[in-house]
Parts: sequence; C-alpha cells; structure tokens
Amino acid sequence: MFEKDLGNSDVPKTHPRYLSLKFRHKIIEGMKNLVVAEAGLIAHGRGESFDYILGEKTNDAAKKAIKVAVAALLLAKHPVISVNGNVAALVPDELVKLSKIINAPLEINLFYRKEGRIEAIKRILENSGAINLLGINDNEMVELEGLESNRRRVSVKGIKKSDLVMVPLEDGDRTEALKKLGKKVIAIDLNPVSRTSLWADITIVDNIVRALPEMIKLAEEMKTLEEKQLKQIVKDFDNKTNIVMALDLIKDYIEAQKREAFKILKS
Ligand code: PTJ
Repeated sequence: MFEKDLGNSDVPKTHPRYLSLKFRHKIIEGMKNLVVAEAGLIAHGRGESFDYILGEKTNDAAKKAIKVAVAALLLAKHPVISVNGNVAALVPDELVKLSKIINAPLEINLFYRKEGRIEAIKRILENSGAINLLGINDNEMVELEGLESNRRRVSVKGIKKSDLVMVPLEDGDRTEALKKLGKKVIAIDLNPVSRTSLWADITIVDNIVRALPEMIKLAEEMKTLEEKQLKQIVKDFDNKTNIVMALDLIKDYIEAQKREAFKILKS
C-alpha cells in the first residue's frame, strides 16, 4: 500500500500523483549518488510542467513520432542512443532493452562534468544489463566540431561515426551541431518548442518514462517489417506538422482546464 522507496515520505500507491512522485524521487536519489547533475532537478521540473499541460499521457502526435523514430532506428546503419544523467536515473532498464532490440549502442554523454558521474551512470546501466557502453573510455573520445560544451566529447565508435542519434532531454546546442554535421536526430523532449525539438528530424513530445516503453513495444513488432515499409513510414512523416499538433494539444488542454477550473470556482 505504501511505497517505502519514495525517500522519507511514505506515499500511498493510491495517491493521485503517485507516478509523478515516484519519478521525482528517482531523480533526487540519482542526484545523491552522482548520476543526476544538480541542474537535472531543474530540468526535470521544467519537464513536469510541460507534461502537466500535455495531460500527462502519450498524445497522438507523440505516438506517431514514436513509430517513425522506431522505423528510422531500424533503418539506420549506425544508430546511437545518447544517455545523460536524468535519463539514466529514470529509465535505465528501458534504455538497455531498447538498445538491444534495435542494436544501437548506448553512449554516455554529459553536459555537466563532475568527477564520479560517468562511473555512477556506468554502474546504473550495467546493473540494468548494459554491455559495451560507449563514452567511458578516454582513448576513444574525439571532439565534435561546432560545439563548445562538454557534450562535444564523443566516442569514435558511437556518435562520431553515427548516421542517427537519439537524444533524450538534450540541450539545443548539440542538436544543432549534430544536424550541421549531417546526422539525423531523434529528440524526446516535453517542450515542443525547445531548440532541440525544432532542430530534430523526429521530435517525440512525450515524457521519456512513457515514450521508451512504447518504443520497445513497437520495436519488437516492427523489426520484422521490410525495409521498403520502414522507409515509407519515415517518408510519410512531417515533423513540423507533428510539432504543431503537440502545440494545439497544449492549447486545447489549457482551454479544457480553464473550463473545469471555473466550474470549481463558481461552486
Ligand atoms: O546529465 P547531464 O549533465 O548531461 O545534464 C542533463 C540535463 C537534462 C540537466 C541537461 O541536458 C539540461 O540542462 O537540459 P535542459 O537544457 O534543461 O533541457 C532538458 C529538456 O528536457 C527540457 O526541454 C525539458 O522540458 C525536457 N524534459 C525534462 N524532463 C523530461 C523532459 N523531456 C522528456 N521527458 C522528461 N522526463
């Protein structure tokens, strides 16, 4: 009935915000053991606000983008999944599972460098079954052109040689740099108008905690599709239209909430 692992507060599973609290505590725990950067808490809070105004569920635009993203990952020659602290804390098992199904390595790539973080993230991913993690061996690292942040350091076996990079919860600079280097980019970002969302080829406007399980399910189903069918799925997609759909959803959700709120205020 009560979930003891939610820090010091016992939160009953029946609590209306149970899931949101569960993931909040994963982020807090992650920060305590160096997986998550301090700024990761703020990034998570920003994500929560967008999730709230998207109705906290996977919307139709996101479902469409998820399907296209899976098709693109299955088609890519060298797909890579970039992993930062927040993602590792929230969905380590799912990252490893997806990486294995679509045969795309996980590459740890951090914005905030702090001693011990790479090791902490490596530990959490290996506990979830990851093998051959990239981004942990200094000898393999090179610098991406056109990028000044720590994220410029990438693995020659991973992001450097990739044709497609999936970047969940990313900052805009690297997405822009990756695009300028000719890579295809899949973003998972709750903010439909972040620079990452706008620069990406395929933008999944959804919470990573819902998007990844959905991607795993679809990847299992779609891996038997023929190349021609996968290509058609990618070809039929228009990212701009999809972002507009996500924005319209926010607008409609807020309108509906406004009506509901005024009913309560009146009574
Ligand atoms: O671990 P590091 O050092 O690589 O740092 C990771 C963070 C996330 C701290 C860093 O990349 C950062 O500061 O990111 P930003 O610029 O705050 O962008 C994060 C984006 O992810 C924002 O647009 C948020 O709305 C979005 N976001 C936050 N939580 C989620 C999310 N999107 C999907 N799912 C979430 N759970």
